[in-house]
Amino acid sequence: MSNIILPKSWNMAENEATPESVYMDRRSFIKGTSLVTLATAASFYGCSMSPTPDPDTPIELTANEKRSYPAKRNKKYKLNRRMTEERVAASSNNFFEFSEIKSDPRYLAQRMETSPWEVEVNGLVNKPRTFNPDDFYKLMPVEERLYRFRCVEAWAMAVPWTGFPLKALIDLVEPKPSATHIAMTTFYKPFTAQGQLAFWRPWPYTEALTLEEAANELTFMALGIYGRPLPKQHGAPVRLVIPWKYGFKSIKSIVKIEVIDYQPPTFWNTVLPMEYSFEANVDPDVPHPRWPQTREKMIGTNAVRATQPYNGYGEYVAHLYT
Ligand SMILES: Nc1nc2c(c(=O)[nH]1)N[C@H]1C(S)=C(S)[C@@H](COP(=O)(O)O)O[C@H]1N2
Ligand SMILES: [Mo]
Repeated sequence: MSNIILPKSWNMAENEATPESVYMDRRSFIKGTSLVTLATAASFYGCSMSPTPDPDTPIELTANEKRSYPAKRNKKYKLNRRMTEERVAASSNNFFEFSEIKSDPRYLAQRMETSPWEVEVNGLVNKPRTFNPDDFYKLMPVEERLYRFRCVEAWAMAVPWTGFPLKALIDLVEPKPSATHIAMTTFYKPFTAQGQLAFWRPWPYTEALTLEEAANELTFMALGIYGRPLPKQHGAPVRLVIPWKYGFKSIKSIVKIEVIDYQPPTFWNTVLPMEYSFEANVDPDVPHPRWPQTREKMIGTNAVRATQPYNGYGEYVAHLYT
């Protein structure tokens, strides 16, 4: 049985890289997909396709956004590599709610309505509360940080995020002593986000961290990138960024944050647990069945770099795992 896709050469073009999903798709097709259900999904897809807005149309900023950009850069977080070009980062995205092809979310995600938007924060907290993105600009210590970012598919980028440490938000709602984890959820709108018609996947997308990981100074809630609010394909209006873990932990377009006392199921870990661990720390010494993890390719360039443990952030996080 060899339907596992073997890693390709290191000089592969960007668009040759197999997406996070290929293996599961085959298996689940064999398992349970009938032609009738496929045809039904396809016809829904066809009916609801409306023209997508142009991704290059400038976005009208709210008063709070005008005040907040450009945010002051926190000089503590330095890059040891060149910054990825804005256009490159915004044209190659993993956003499976919209498509499994990296060039699609730039266009298809423009159909997502991001205003109004609410983020519910509840669970084991003394002060549950619902926020909108404007509240974050008003209440949170918004700053810019340059972070490296590493996807499990062995590509990497280095980008300037604007946002705030998740810890500031957690502190505001006051977790109860029994809390151990936080769980985050993306929107569920299958008629806008047609990837969610893939009924064999555990939508909506969810991710989770231990409370200790969530409160680490590196764990960041991004509202913007490259000095402006997040384009939709990057996970507008608010997404997580965890620079020492593989990219799939950095959940996009968050609508719910729950403080809980158990390790919850998460999207990719449920789909393929042997490929996507819950912890998912970047680690060149833990091999992956499909992508060599010792090296990474910087998107938009031919640069290949050695992957570092914790993506180079060991000084901040290694103590969490000893
Ligand atoms: N809701 C949601 N969040 C998501 C994903 C997704 O498909 N849906 N993909 C993840 C993966 S695999 C990666 S590598 C990053 C990609 O972020 P970027 O497109 O902004 O570079 O988003 C992560 N967050
Ligand atoms: Mo990823």
